[in-house]
Amino acid sequence: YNDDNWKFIFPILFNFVMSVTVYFLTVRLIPRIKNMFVKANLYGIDMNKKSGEKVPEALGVVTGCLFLITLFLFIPIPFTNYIFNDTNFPHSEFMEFLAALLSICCMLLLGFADDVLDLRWRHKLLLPTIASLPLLMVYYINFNSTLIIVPKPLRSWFGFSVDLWIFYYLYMGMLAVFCTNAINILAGINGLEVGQSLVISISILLFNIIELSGDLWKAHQFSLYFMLPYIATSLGLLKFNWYPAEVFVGDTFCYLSGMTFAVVGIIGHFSKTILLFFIPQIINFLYSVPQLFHFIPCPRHRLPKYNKKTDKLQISTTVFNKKDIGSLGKFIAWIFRKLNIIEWQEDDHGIVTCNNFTLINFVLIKAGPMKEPTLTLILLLIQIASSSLAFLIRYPLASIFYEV
Ligand code: P6L
Ligand code: UD1
Ligand code: MG
Repeated sequence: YNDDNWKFIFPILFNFVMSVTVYFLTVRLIPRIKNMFVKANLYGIDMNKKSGEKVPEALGVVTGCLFLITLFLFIPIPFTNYIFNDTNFPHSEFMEFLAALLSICCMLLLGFADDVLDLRWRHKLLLPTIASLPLLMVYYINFNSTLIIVPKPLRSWFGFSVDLWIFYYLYMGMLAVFCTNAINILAGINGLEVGQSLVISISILLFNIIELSGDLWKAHQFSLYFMLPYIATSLGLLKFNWYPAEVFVGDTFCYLSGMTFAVVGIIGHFSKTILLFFIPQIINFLYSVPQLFHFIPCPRHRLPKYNKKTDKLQISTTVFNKKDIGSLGKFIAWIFRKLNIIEWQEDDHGIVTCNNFTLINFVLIKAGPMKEPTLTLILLLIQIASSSLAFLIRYPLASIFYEV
């Protein structure tokens, strides 16, 4: 084989071997360490089980640390050639690597703080924005491309490309906020947080592998370095978080995942494509908006309700007086009822019982009560179907709108 090919494949192979190793480490470490979490008062009660025992929470901090350690140990590998030959060290690439790690590391800390301290909503929006600043700075220094190519049908109005300028940075900052929180609010049943993150990361991995043969292969190689150990550690975590869950992943894991995806999207220069892998999260977010912004009352937990007799999950509801919601809330409720996407019951006194607006409840409305693992599986299948759609949009469909 040829020498250049080897230089290209060697770091990926090395990373792959490290990832396989860290998977086995994760699987061994979690059962040993999980009781320490209960002792430190980091536990939650599984609301969809009869037993009501304490389940260690925030185990995402374990996989997050293992993920970071793997990458720390990996840092020199892509640069060995330059180190030994002492020429043309690619400082900009190195800087991207460090900034990416810094942002992920920050987010791990913030996520853990959230699990320990139960942060308010405004912090959940502010903190990811701040954690993405080093990243945006590096993007500015190294790349600073804020052009987007206009789809063919719109070119007579906008021209070939539009420079979004500062708005592109705004978009990238918001991407970090969206990715972190969108995963966190599509949650509440065993295995869902890790499961969806795994589907997203495997989709990114496939996209990177496809694009390795393209011009921007370096950026996609960079993304691969992050995705492989991420998938390995998350797979290890899923083993323990799958029904019946022995551990909970916590907000730590959701933040870590979202930030990792935003980081590879931004530094790998595919920050638009990455949103295509978030279709279920986008739908869940849009559906949740009325409750997130309190147009409709939002309880602390919106996860499905457990029925002890049948051992099945059913929709969870929010109960309120119709007089207490504003005109915007009434209007949204009217639209949602016309669209037939909510279950709404009203008694003579104007007391309304209505499902919580989550994708999980939506599936339960359409398919009826079911066992917890079945529900997780259905939601993961939706995630997989959406990823297939994403590839369809990205490749065959994009070639209609762009010359690729
Ligand atoms: C870098 C490169 O691949 O092009 C990007 C590719 C490439 O196109 O950029 O990600 P990049 O890759 O950096 C653009 O520049 C696509 O991925 C896109 C700019 C404008 C895109 C306009 C619409 C995006 C839709 C996102 C997309 C190809 C566009 C195909 C035609 C549009 C079809 C739309 C159907 C949408 C959607 C259906 C989606 C259903 C979603 C349901 C939501 C309720 C995201 C949705 C956002 C909603 C808020 C490195 O090698
Ligand atoms: C988000 C959701 C909330 C949902 C919660 C469940 C919004 C705005 N917030 O809140 O509606 O109820 O996630 O994760 O949509 N739990 C289980 N089984 C599981 C996972 C979690 O019972 O499989 C329970 C446990 O009691 C656990 C708790 O949820 O302790 C964790 O909730 P937390 O992550 O703190 O909730 P938020 O992310 O704030
Ligand atoms: Mg959470």
